Amino acid sequence: MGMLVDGTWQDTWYDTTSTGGAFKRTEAAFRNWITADGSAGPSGEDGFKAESGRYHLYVSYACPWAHRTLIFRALKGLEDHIDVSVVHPDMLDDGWTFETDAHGATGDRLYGLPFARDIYLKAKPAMTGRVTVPILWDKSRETIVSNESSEIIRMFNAAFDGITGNTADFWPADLRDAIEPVNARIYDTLNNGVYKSGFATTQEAYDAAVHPLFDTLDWIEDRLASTRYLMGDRVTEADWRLFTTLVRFDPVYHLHFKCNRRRIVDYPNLWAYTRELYQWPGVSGTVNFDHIVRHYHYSHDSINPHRIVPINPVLDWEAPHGRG
Ligand SMILES: N[C@@H](CCC(=O)N[C@@H](CS)C(=O)NCC(=O)O)C(=O)O
Repeated sequence: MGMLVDGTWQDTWYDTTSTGGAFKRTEAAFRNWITADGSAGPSGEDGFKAESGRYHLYVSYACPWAHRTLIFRALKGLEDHIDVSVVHPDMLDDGWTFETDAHGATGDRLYGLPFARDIYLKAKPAMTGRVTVPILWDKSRETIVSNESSEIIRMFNAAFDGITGNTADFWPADLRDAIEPVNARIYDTLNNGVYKSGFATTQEAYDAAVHPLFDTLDWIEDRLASTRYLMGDRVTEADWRLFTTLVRFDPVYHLHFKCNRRRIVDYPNLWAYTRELYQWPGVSGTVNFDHIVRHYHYSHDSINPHRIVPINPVLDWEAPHGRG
């Protein structure tokens, strides 16, 4: 794995020496917004109007951030309007690649380029930064609209409604203020908390990540005893942002990232809730456990140097969830 520096690929792992062994995620670089009329969004430039067929989404099935965008594409009926390329699950010296020798890896369906970094370089030849997925690409302006999943899902939530007629709303105006602190806690301690736990290179950094992580799981378990979803009786983006971490937890994070106090199956409410979201129409088709399990164990040689990919736990995702 590496990053781009002045347009050149440098093969370096995350540097934790300056942070006391703690993993720090960098900010996404491209922050434009697709809007219904092409006006500017909360950040970036204007000129990205919602149009059928104009945009392309580059994802990894393994990546929880990219997974959010695939879920919103499915929930909002955008499959016929935004096409997708899926990277190979192995992220090694060249970062994400468009190799196709894994079931479900499509290659670069737009340009036939070999590496995800080539998409960044096409948008910004002197780019410095990490080459992350998801990438939302504009075929018309030949540039990256956004590489920030939390913003891409909000675009997908509303910008294309006039084209699809799908008005399902996962970021309803009356819940936005209440969603924000829930998202913030879950992002810091859970979505990113699993990475902080797993990538820690000192005991102190690991301890500082893993305890708040399980405090948050306990907090959610309690909350789900009295409400069906995080924000009450409506599914919102807060649930989908949580789901992509929960679905990876027992197959990957419990073992590989040392998040092993409990598994999700040990929490009755959380496990039933995770199954309900998995069984939501369109969602199970976005979950690819082969890519998930292969990616983490094979790619992170600082954690798993022999690249042994473990067997999967047996989990009955289709068991009735009994909620509601
Ligand atoms: N802020 C980004 C984070 C995306 C991200 O970190 N993706 C990971 C995969 S799970 C990645 O591509 N990492 C490659 C790298 O950091 O070099 C988002 O939420 O969209």
